[in-house]
Amino acid sequence: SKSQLTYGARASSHPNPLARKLFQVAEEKKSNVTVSADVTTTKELLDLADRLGPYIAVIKTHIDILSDFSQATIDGLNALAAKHNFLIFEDRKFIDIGNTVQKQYHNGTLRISEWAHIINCSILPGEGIVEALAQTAQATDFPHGSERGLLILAEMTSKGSLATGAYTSASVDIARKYPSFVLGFVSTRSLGEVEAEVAPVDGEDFVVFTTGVNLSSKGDKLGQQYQTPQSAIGRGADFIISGRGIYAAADPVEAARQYQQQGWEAYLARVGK
Ligand code: BMP
Repeated sequence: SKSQLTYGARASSHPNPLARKLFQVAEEKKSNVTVSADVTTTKELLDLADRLGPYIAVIKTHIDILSDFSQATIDGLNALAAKHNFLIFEDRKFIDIGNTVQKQYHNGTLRISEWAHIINCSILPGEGIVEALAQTAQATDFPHGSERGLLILAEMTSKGSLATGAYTSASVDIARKYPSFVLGFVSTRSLGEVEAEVAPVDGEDFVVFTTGVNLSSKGDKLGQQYQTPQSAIGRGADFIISGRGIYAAADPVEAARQYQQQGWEAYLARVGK
């Protein structure tokens, strides 16, 4: 596993341009925090993005929960991503046949492919979902190809999740077949070591995003299960994702700084610095 290497070292050696960019941003901002900005109006989303922007590497959206989505949402997000040097991850969790996910990625009101650097999918439909998304994101007539990547949702943090065992190892198999598009996983730990059918690719370096990170709670009443930044990073998270731990805190800016500091210290400890 590459998890003992610094983000800087991984930025310079990673074969995927978006992964290089992610690690560069982390290194430059000394942050591995992704804030899950699960608010329901454009004003709240842009306000959070602007206030927390200096402390985060990535903003994760559920763009379909906004009550007032419009072009202004996207223009605002893009401007703040440029201002604060963060990337945008739309947590759409594509899960359908290839022909449908290609349309959901590019079309509709949301036009996700135009603005989201990172998307994710479930492999429940089989390998074809990844093939379809990779093909369309890397088509010669799609202008943003070098700045687009996919995370496979290989595990979930909710109680009783069925994304375990053979499902998780199939996620690793499929990731290995599409190294130029699949950045890595949304998972609770590093997965390069799990027993899988497809052999590791030379120089393989999966990026791990871990959701369900919270400093003050163990879970919620609907089955969410939390771990701390230290625990997540110790298990292999490269980017820690926190929603309510940050945006629902009494002072979200102070919370973001706290997650940034704890996330960075845990990373430094892991790489032995
Ligand atoms: P919170 O930190 O407030 O519990 O939010 C977690 C976020 O991560 C939510 O946006 C949720 O959709 C997402 N998420 C998760 O909690 N567990 C998973 O396994 C995968 C997710 O995307």
